[in-house]
Amino acid sequence: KLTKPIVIATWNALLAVETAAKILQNGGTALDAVEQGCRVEEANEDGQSVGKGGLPDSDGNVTLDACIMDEKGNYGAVLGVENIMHVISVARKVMEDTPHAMLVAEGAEQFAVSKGFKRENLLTEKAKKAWEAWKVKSEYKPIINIENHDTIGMLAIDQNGDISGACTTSGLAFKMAGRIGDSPIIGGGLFVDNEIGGASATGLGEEVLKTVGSFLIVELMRQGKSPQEACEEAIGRIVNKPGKDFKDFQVGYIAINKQGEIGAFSIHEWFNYSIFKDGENKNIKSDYFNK
Ligand code: SD4
Repeated sequence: KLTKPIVIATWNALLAVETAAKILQNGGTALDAVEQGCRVEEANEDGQSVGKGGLPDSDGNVTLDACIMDEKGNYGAVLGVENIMHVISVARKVMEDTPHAMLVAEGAEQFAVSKGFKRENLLTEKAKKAWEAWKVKSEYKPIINIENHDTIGMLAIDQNGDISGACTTSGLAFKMAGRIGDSPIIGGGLFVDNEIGGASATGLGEEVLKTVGSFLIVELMRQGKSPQEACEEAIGRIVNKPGKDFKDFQVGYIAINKQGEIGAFSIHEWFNYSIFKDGENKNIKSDYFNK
């Protein structure tokens, strides 16, 4: 019996979801679907927090982070990579073609080039102008929802009922050089267990990392929570820390379980996700904590 394919992705990533959905409808794997879906956003120059057109770090360099997990629990990641647009595909190559799980910076870039990826300048004129304007004051402050619009975390179930996930970002705008967020870290920005489900995160990566958010959500689902309940509890772990002042940052989670139920929750309003289910693509506003 074939499963009905489902795709879910952070933010307004309808084109990415559509691309992934087509692959699944044609009998493709969840792994191919999430990789190809993420590539759409990486190539979209308007997206300011992923791939080409992403806002640079404080030195003006665009550095990308990505990871991918397949239905067998395999994981591959690249961190702090410059000059290569499709880092999600490089992460997949790390997973499939090396004995390792993570490659960082120049080593990752060299590996990508050795696999036939082309080097290119990822800093667009628009992103350069934004960085030059920021440099005047050089003040780093994570701002709710402003920079956090298009990091893409994507989860999919294919017709075999197998689950895979992918996550790709340029990280926080004007981050310190060398800073890595949650997105490429297993259990942080992404976690998939094919027996249970998957989860992915967006927003202020430091807070996701400190609570091992995506792993937490999958483990809560394993204990019987619905994807929605699990996302809400993971947000709770952040906002309920003693004295935590969460008014200036956002975190959003998406999750899916093996039964095809989905969940999404964020700290603040305006987090949204894109979904393909029952043959339809939709963008949906997430429920949130701070009402
Ligand atoms: C990070 N979680 O690097 C990412 C940023 C993000 O949309 O989600 N931006 O912390």
